[in-house]
Order: sequence, then structure tokens, then C-alpha cells
Amino acid sequence: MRTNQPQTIYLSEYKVPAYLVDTVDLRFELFEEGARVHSTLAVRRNPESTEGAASLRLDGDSLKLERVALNGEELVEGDDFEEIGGQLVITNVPAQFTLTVVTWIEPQNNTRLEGLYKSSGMFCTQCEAEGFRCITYFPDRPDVMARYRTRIEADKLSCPVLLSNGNDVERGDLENGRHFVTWEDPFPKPSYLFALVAGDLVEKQDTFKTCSGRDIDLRIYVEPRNAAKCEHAMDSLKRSMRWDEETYGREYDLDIFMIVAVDDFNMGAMENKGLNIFNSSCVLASQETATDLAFQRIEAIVAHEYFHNWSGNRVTCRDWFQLSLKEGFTVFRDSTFSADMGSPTVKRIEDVTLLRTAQFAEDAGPMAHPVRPASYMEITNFYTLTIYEKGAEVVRMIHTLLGPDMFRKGSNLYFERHDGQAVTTDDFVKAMEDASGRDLTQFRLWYDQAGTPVLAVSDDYDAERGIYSLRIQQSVPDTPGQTGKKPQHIPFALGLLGAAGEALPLLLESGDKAAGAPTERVLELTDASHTFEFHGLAQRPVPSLLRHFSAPVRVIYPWSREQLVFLMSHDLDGFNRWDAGQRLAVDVIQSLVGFSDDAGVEPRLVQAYRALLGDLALDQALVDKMLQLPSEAYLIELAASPDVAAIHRAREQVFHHLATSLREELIACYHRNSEAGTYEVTPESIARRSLRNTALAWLLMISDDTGRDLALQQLRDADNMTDRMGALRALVNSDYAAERSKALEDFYERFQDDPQVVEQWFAVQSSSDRAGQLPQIHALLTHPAFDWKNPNKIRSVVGVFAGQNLAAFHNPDGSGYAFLADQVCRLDDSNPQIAARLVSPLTRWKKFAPAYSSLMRSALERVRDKSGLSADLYEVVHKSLGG
Ligand code: B3K
Ligand code: ZN
Repeated sequence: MRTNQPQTIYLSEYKVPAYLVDTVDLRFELFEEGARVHSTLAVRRNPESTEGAASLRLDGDSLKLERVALNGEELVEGDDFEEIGGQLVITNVPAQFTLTVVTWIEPQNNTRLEGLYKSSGMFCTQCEAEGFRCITYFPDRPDVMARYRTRIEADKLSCPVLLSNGNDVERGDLENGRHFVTWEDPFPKPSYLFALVAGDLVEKQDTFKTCSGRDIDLRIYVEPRNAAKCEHAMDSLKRSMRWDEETYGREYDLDIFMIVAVDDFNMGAMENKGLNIFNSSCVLASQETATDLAFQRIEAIVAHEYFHNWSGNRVTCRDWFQLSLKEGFTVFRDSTFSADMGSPTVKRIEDVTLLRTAQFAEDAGPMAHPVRPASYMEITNFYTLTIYEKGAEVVRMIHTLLGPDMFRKGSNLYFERHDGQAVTTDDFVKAMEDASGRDLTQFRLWYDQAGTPVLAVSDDYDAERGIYSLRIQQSVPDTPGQTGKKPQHIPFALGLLGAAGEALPLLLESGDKAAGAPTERVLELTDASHTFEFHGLAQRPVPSLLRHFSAPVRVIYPWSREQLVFLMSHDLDGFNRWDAGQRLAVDVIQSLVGFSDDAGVEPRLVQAYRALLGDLALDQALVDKMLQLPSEAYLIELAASPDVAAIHRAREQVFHHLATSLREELIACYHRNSEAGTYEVTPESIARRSLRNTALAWLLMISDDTGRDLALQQLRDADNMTDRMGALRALVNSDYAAERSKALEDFYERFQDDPQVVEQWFAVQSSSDRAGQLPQIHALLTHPAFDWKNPNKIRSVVGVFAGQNLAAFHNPDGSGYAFLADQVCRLDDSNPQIAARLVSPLTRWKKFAPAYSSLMRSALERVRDKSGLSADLYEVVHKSLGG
């Protein structure tokens, strides 16, 4: 616990490590009451370091030091070494030596879930970013790469399975019912990729033949009760391995690849070399217990972690400012993979929805930071949507600017040039430049400038000359610590549509031939203002701007509702069809904020939705996406000084009006998509289930008895979790109070022994403005299935309430804010990383209408004044109150 201000770390102060470590020899003695860690390091002075340091500094956190020896000689505290500010400083070391350090740690008492800890009786680790220092003293920074050999000793009965990185090279029995296994990882790696697992696990085994004909042993380790839930993750893994060979030419390198599922985990999963550790909710799935969304999420996360083997592990980050080097690139890779496995348009819609709703909000808030930050206090606070999602968009723009072939040449060069190295985002861009011959100097600003660029677009049509001109003005808003920004290099994809919806040829010069001319172009914006002229146009076209969302920017253009309705049904870019629908719905909802009269709901919106419900020619997954109204969170993000209650009411009003007007079509849609068939997880069946459940949700929203009966029947008959959860959610969000309670009770009764399902059961209530008011949320926190030590449970109640149940969280009496502040303070003592994440909704206080913002601020101040505030929470709270 600290009370002092944590230190700020600056990128500009980066220095190469003074000492390097070539090999790490570890021996873990695991016991119920703690663990002893013996570490022997082969250390040598770094020839590239200019520091004349004769002292070796090792990082440590919460360690009990038992012994230090140098070249076999015992060292004496005070004479030879000191423990200063968490570091172990060994004085007068030679240029090359062997250092032995023995530490004692208590995994069973580790509630932070960093370093070595216990989850459901199993030992496991999480070392990224700085967890290795909670295991032993070490230069815990990613540019120190070493080869690891790890011997694990434990009780044979409680820990029959002992795992670490690499290949198992030796195993045997010890006295007192104990045994050991030794693992050797031939690839040098940073300490954050170290992993250890010891417990009573079952193994699901499979194999994969690589492109060069090597057989890889694939294993997923789970608790025995979960043995039947690994198939989907295993299939996803094999698909990822094949895809990475085909798309990036990346073959797996070790002979064995392991995944372990653990229940208590701070995030989704971790890419430790050869031994990925997953949050159970991101790996376990079965038809009965996992929704389609969970199936898709598991596939994406398995792929993401697997792809890290090259983008992250073989080529790693020099320092944590470069985090997006591996995260942005790997998110881009997993997103392309998911697009290839399903519908690219739908995947793009999902990614952009997250980006525009949450990343844009981050980029406009007090924690805004560049994709490559210049400073941080606590690195765990920087695993953000900006690093991950905006970082992925930046790589995606490079892909767009270079084209697929040059991009592949660039990625090949990057992997070859930097294999086994710890590098920077600049090295990545340089490889892309060198392979393609393109100059990305200005493009690099995407890594340095925070804030979402704004493009103000205006147009003009000269009927006489047949010229349509488009003026695009770029500005990048100020963010904390950054003002007066330069224009960025932005790929702007567009098309023009004729009156019948036809794609018009884009002729940039007056003499250009229409035949064979492209109907879509990527314009490159580099200046604050550009004007483009399109020739040979007999009529004023309708512009389709920023197709595929070709850059993470806000586009401002005075669309008429007529244009939006037209684009919704005619744009050739599926993404922009969806986007036009969203813009229309946003416009309609916004115009109703503050008014309570239904009569104002735009009839063209109803017509457009009616057309969608009847459009069987269009990809049904896209139809389903287009039917979703913009979320409250997105509407709030778009508003200048949002009044949450008014936005909530306006959205509900539009919802009701649409559902009432389209009742017949919704019932037909429900039945059309309910045709019996065997359960499959294919894009088509997923779309069918989703549409059916969308129709159900809408019908229950207007308290339609037919809808209620369909929901109850679906709940009785469902053979899969998507349908069961769809029906439950519709009932929970309805006014049928008796049915809702009964459905919730029955559901819990049935699934109470399955933690992943119970998490969904918590979330469906916490997210509901009907079932998730504060008294009910309090009741969930005292429910027997709730567990303050389990991040998933905390997220599914507290996180979901504050992040998704916005009307209740923003209750004008401030009770939602006070509640969150209480929970954050409580959690800070046990798990500061989770506390700092959960507080995030309060940090946006400045954005809201005054009545809300002052209450949010007081709640935040109360967190600030908590005694013994962690560094994690300190940084977030002070930055959001301070500026
Ligand atoms: N690299 C990990 C995230 C680690 C977070 C540490 N606080 C998972 C991932 O992005 O793949
Ligand atoms: Zn990652």
C-alpha cells in the first residue's frame, strides 16, 4: 500500500539495461503454506550500456529474501547488497557472474492475481506486465531476454500436473509424496512471458501438422468438471495456426502448445510462451452453456493469444511504451482472422461499434493518451482501448495504404529483421516503409498524437461542368498535455452513388475515361484542408464517405435524412449501409431528447426498419446488426453535455414506437427464424438465432403477450444457451415482473454449478433497467454465488451495472456513483488493477450535464481520499480530477 505519489516513468528517459541475463534457472518448491523460489541467473554487463554502473539493480515486489550468492559466495546485507525502494541492489559486481537468489512467497494470500497465485486450488502465474518481480528479484523489463529452465516440485496428489514454458525434459518422484518436472524453453524471452501452472487438471489432447510437416502436440488443461467444454477452443486453435501460416507465413516453433483455463484471472488471457493461460470464460464452451457471442469471443481470443507467438513473443517490445507494437498488431491480426472465419462486414461493424463508443470516449477524456504513450505511472492502466483498438486501426491503415501484397512484404521483413529482438513501434513502421518504398513519416503521428481526428466534409455540385467537389478539413482536438496538433495522414475511402443507387466512376481529371474507372477510391489526406473534384457527373451524387471506416476519425457532414435512407438501402459498402442506418437513428433519437411526444418519430425510420425486416436477399447477419438501435453509451458519447435520463427516455420512445408499428413483422421474423434444425455454430445459424432473439426482445419491450408466450416457450424448449439467454434477457428487460422472477429463479436452479453461466446470470440482471436497480444490485453482491475474490463475478455485477445499465448508474440522486465509489474503495485493497478499471465510468465526469458531473466528481474525490490508495487507482483518479 502506498500513500505517496507514485513515480512517473518517461519514454524519453529510456536507457538500455546495464546488465543482461543469458539464462535463468528456476526451482519452485510449492507448498500449501507458501513457495520457495530458487533462481540462478547468468548475468553479464551490457556492452551497449554507457552507464559505468558496478551495481546490479533487480526489481522485486512483496518478496521475502532468504539468500543471495554471487558465483557461489554468500552475500551479506549491508556489505554486498541492499533492498532499496523495492529493488535489490548488489554492489561491486564483476562484468560477468552467476547470481543465486532465494525468495519466499505466499501464493495462497495473493489477491492481486499478479505473479504466482492460487485459483481454485491451482497454482498459476500472471507476469505481464510486471508480475515476475512478485516471484523473484529480476531485471523485470521486456528488453532483458533470457533462456529459461524451470523445475517445479510439488505434492503429487494435489498437483499431479506441473507445467511451464517450452518442452518437458525431465520428471521424477521425490520424498514425502512429492514429484517434479523440469521444463526448458529454447527461445529467449522477456520475463513477462514466463508461466507456471501446478494443479489437478485434465488434459485434452490433439495434434496439428505444420506447413513444413512438423507435428505439434496441442493440449488444453482444465479442471476435471470442464473436460467436455474444450472442443471449440481446440478447433479455434487449429484454425488459427493454419490461418497464420497462410496469411502471414508464420509457423509454430515449439513442439508443444498448451492452454490452461483458470477461474480467477484479471483479464481475458495471456500469451506466455508455449503455455497460454486463459480466463475460464474465454476458453470453456458448450452448446448448453455458452452463447454464440461467447463462441465467437473464444475463437477470437484463442487466435489473438496464439498470434502473439510471433507478434509479441518472437518479436517483443523494447519497453512498455511500445505495448501497441504487439497489441495493436495482434488485434489487427485476430480481427482479420475473425472476418475471414465469418462475415467481414459484421466483424467490421462490431469493431467500429466498440471503437466509436468506448475508444473515442477514452480519447476525449482525462486519460487520453497516444498509441505510443510518452509517460505513465502504473503500466497496468495502459492496457487500454487506445493501445489495443486504435493501435489495430493504425496497423489497418498501413494495410490500406500499402495494399495487401506490400503489407505482407512488410510484415515478412519485420519478422525476419527483428526475430528474437525487443523493438519499437518505429521499427515496425520502418519495416513497412523499407518493404514498400512508401514514406510513412507523417503517418507516424498516429503513434504520437492522442485524440480522435475530426473531418469536416462539405460538398458542392456544378451542374454545368458536371463536377462534384468535396472539401475535407481535418483537425485533431487537444488532449491532456497535447495542444496545437499537426494534420495526420489519413486514408479516406469513398464512393459516389447515382440516383438509382448505381456506383459512379470516380474521375479525378476532366479527360479521364469512365469505362474501367474505379468506383471506390482511397483518398490520402495529409493537409489541414483538401478539395477533390470528381468529373463527368450528370447529376449530383450521394457520397458514401469513409467506407469500411477506413480511418478512426469522426466525420461531420450534413446528411439529410433522405440521403441516409437512400444509403441504407443502396450503398454497396455493407458497413456504410449499417452506418447510414445508425446515423439516421441517432438523428431521430437526438431530435426527441427532451420531448415526450411519440408523434415526432420519423416515419422514414419505421419504413426503413420495415424494409429491413422484409429483406431476405440481404445477408441476415447484416440485417440483424442494422436493426439494433444505437446504444445509450454511443448516444452519450455523441452528446456534448449529455442528460442521461433524457437520452434514455428518447431511445425508449423510439424503441416503443418502432416495436409497436412493426409488431406483425417482428412476429413473422421470429417464426421465420425459428425453423427447426440441428444446432450449428455457423454464421447463418448465428444470424438466425440473433434475429429471432432481437424480435423477441422488441416484442417484450412493448409488453406484447404473444411475445411473452414465445419467450416462455423458448425458455422451456431451448437446446442451446443463445436461445435460453435470449428469452431470459427479453423477460428480464420486460414489465412482466412475475415471469421475470420465475425465469431467473429457474435458470439459477438449473445452472448454479456452472460459474460461467452464473456470471451471465449476474450480468443479465445488472445490465437491466428493470431488474438491475440499486437494491437489486446490492442483493446480487450478497448472493451466495458472488465472490469478491473473483474478477469475473465483480465485473458481471459491478462492472456491468456501471458500464451498461446507464440509466440506473446515472440515477440523478447520485446513488449509482456512490455505490461504485464504495466498491472501488473496497476492491483497491485486494485487487488494485481491477479497482482502477472499474472506476473508469466516473472519470468521465466532466463530459456530463452539470447535475450529473458534480455528483460524479464528489464520488471520485471520495475515492481519491481513501487511505492507502494504490498506485493504480492514484494515477486514474488524480489524472481525471486534476486536469
Ligand atoms: N497480453 C495480455 C494482457 C496482459 C495484461 C496485463 N495487465 C493479453 C493480451 O493482450 O493478449
Ligand atoms: Zn494481446
